[in-house]
Amino acid sequence: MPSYDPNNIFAKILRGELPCHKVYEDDKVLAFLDIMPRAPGHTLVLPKAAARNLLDVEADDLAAVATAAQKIAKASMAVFNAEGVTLQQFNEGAGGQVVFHLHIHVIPRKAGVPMKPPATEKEKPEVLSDQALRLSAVLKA
Ligand code: DGP
Repeated sequence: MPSYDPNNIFAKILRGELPCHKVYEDDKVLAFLDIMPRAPGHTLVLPKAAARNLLDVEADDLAAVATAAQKIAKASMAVFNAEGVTLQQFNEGAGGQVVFHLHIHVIPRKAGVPMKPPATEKEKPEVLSDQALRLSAVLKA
C-alpha cells in the first residue's frame, strides 16, 4: 500500500489550509459536510491523525472516528428528518477510495429515495452552511 500523502485534500482541510463546512470537532476527530453530497446532510468523519484508510489507522483513532460517526448519525436523523442512515467507508482505489485520508461517510436516508451517484453535483455553499449550522447546533446541545 502507498504511504500517507500529507498533501491530500483532507489533510489540507485538517491543517486549515482549505475551508470546510464543519459539523463536529474533538481532540481526535473532525467532521464536515461532503461538498458533493449523495443526500442532504452527507457528512465525512475523519481522524485528525494521519491515516490513509482502515488498513493503517491506529485502533484508538478508529474508535474515536466510529464514536463520532455514531453521534453524527443520531443527530442527522433529527436534523434531516431521516428515516435511516447509511455509513460508507472505502479503502484504496480498488475499494472505491478517492481521497486518501481515512473518512467515514454518514448519509441520512429517507425511505424510497435513492442516493445520488458518488461525486456528481456540488451543493451550493449557502445550503451547506445552513445544514452545517443546524447539525453542529444539535451536536453541541
Ligand atoms: P471516497 O474517497 O470515495 O470515500 O470519496 C471522497 C468524498 O470526498 C466524495 O464523496 C467527495 C468528497 N470530496 C472531495 N473533495 C472534497 C472537498 O474538497 N471537500 C469536501 N468537503 N468533500 C470533498
